Amino acid sequence: MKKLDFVDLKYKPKEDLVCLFKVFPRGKSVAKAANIVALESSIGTWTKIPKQDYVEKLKAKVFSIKGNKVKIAYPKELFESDNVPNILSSIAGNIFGMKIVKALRLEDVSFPKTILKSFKGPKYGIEGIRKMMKVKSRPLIGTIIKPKLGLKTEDHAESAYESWKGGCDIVKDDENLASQKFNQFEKRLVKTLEVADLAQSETGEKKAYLVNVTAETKKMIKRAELVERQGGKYVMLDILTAGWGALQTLREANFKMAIHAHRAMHAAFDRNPNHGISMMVIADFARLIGVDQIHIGTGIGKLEGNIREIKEIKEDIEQKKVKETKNRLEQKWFDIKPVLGVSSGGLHPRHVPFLIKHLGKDLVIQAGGGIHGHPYGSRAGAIAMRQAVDATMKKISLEKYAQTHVELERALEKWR
Ligand code: RUB
Ligand code: CA
Repeated sequence: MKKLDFVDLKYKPKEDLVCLFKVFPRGKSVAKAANIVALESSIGTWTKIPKQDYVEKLKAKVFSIKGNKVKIAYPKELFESDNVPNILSSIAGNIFGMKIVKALRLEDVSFPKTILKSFKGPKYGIEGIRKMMKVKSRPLIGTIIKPKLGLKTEDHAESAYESWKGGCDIVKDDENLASQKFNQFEKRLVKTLEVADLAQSETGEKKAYLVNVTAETKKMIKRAELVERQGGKYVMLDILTAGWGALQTLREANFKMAIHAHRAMHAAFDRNPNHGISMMVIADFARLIGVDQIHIGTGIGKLEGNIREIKEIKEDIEQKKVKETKNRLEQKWFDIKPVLGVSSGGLHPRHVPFLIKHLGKDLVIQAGGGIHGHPYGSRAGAIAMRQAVDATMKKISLEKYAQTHVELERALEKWR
């Protein structure tokens, strides 16, 4: 057999960036296809070209092949260590479109120390958010204002106020709300923070508004500056549509606010289990750059994704993953803080016990329709959600709790 230049099964990675791929070759062996994946994502191209010895040293090495699971080690010198777009252009770039693979999936990445050390990671993370929100141990409760688009600013703010009064900790914009004519950013920010303050003083609880700053980078920063000036606690960014560079820009700006990462568009990368980029990898890069909380899925609501993989993502971003398992890689994160997971999408109070059972208490539970669709309105919807969380924390069944809590009772009746 012809020697595969980029396969070295004896190689033991040390200070490399390691990727776990699933490789589905077209008409060739996994090893041959993996060889080409490694060369195209490092120093090679479609034909042999003369290479200096010092370039040769930088080649990526396929060091493990088990079925179609392939591990590739990339020398750290291949990357500009603090540049996520640059890293992804190699390990998740051209290779997805190569004819030699029918499909290719980047399942996991483990970063060398130099890369981990060149990023800030989250400013707050789980502990910091809990401190800021003064919520010790229960999950945080959030809502997305609905209807997602079209509401006038005053009505948007009113709905936010009602949600906070009912018991939400967090109120967020929807991912596709930016600064449309019907609800412009600056006015919305000012009005909503006003009612957040009001709800905060009336309830004695911390109330946060997650305003969506997603826009072209300079506009995004301007909007974030405005949030800081207005005393906001959070900004929200659609990290995938805005792009990794934009997220880095936002984090590098080092605002006081926590960063909430919405993952709209993730399913274009992660939905096909045999192709694309796993949510694990997306979450890892988001954590590396430094989001404080990120959507991870629900395992139960309106959107695709099973609870086992969501648990894994959660454990990963919370740094509980230490042992190398069958198809996972050991990842050390040094002083990069853990990120708070957010479950959202088709949720209502009935889902709360399931979410806490499987995903634990370090979680933001978010409901849009499941709060604003309550028969008695948004405030009652928020109350019902809070009741569901309280009941679960007290280990009382929702049905039992609902006997003495009418908002929960009505919610359970509507959403069976
Ligand atoms: C939820 C919602 C969120 C999605 C995102 O609204 O608008 O954008 O949950 O999905 P609702 P994910 O509660 O009415 O369904 O969190 O999976 O990225
Ligand atoms: Ca949404």
